[in-house]
Amino acid sequence: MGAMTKSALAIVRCVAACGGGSAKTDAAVDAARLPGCETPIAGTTLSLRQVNSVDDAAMLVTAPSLDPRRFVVERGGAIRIFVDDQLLPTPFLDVSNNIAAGGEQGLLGLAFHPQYATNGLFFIFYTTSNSNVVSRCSVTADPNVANPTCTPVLVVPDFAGNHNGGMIEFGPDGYLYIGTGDGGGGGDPMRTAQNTNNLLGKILRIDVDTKDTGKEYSSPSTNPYVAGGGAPEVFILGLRNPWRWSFDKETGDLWIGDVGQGGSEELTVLRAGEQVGRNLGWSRYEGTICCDTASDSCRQTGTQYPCDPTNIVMPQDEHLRNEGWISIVAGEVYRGSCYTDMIGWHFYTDHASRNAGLWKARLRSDGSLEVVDTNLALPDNVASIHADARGELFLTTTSNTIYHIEAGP
Ligand SMILES: [Ca+2]
Ligand SMILES: [Ca+2]
Repeated sequence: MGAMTKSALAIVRCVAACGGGSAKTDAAVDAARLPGCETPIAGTTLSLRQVNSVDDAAMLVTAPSLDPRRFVVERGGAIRIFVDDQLLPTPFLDVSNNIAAGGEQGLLGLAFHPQYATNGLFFIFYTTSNSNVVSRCSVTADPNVANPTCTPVLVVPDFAGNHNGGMIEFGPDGYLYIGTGDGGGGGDPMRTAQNTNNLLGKILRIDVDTKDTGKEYSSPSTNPYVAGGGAPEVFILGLRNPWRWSFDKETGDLWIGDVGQGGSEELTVLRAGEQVGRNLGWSRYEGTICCDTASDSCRQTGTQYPCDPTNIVMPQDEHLRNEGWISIVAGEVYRGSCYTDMIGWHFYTDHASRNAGLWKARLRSDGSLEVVDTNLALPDNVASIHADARGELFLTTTSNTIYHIEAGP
């Protein structure tokens, strides 16, 4: 690491104060385990502090509720644990023998059950050579070691190595949300995204606490196609590759970054209560571009979808290829307590992060977005921006590095 800035030094104290305590995870966990920062820092000058690196592409940082450890997903199939910025030598879990990894494939997602402290359950998303898999895993008596065998819960057949989605999160309703890509290739060749019977090109929603006959989950009765018209797991449709998305942990708003074809990188916010059954457009539209008239490969051979925006939710923020964006990486709304002027802003970028830099956005009351280029330079190859249990934001890269986003005067 290079020289630390003044604000970086301040946050070292802050994180130490916030961290406290041991890393144990059991029923004794309570809110007192993760106090807010003793000396919150005001200011809008952002900085990055590299906290560490892992041995493989760092896809995501997350943590169980009220747990001070940070769990890092490696694309090759391991989940690593940091305790007070120190990487534990033994992986929490290693599923590298069960997955296909590299490029857009690999171990891509991790979500801890909301009652992880008492039931020890967590869920992972990974790719195989011909499917996208969500599996249920569990911790052992050692809180830093998981059982090596997980149980597949949902297997979505896939036909190409790209566009696999990969993000999973529990929503404020306690259901597990799962992002899937359109399958891959270019131009939605199998036209999965608008097909309500196909699980590709969607955000799915399942209840992992109850099981329908023959399944490891049930579909909530409030999903849009439970009574017919599509697959019961479908929650949101019309996505190309929702690589990263997240819920605002305070409002329940859903922030979705959908990676575009060759025209538009899309950021869409669906407010709480306005999410079920929404159609984000692909592959009738790429962003606000109708594919029937587009010059890039979102235009398909054969019969086109009509240019009809009825019932399609258009993105509130778009970035074009000629701005240097290639694959949007939606992040998360900051709800931590260390940096008071970051609170309520969603931080996001692009996989071509050196070109894009760090951006922030927040909703206006009319549903539009206030968008700000923070002018903070980023390292190449960002894979995610996601919060730990304290609400602090960590930026990961496929170059294996992990950074804490910080702010100061
Ligand atoms: Ca695929
Ligand atoms: Ca769209």
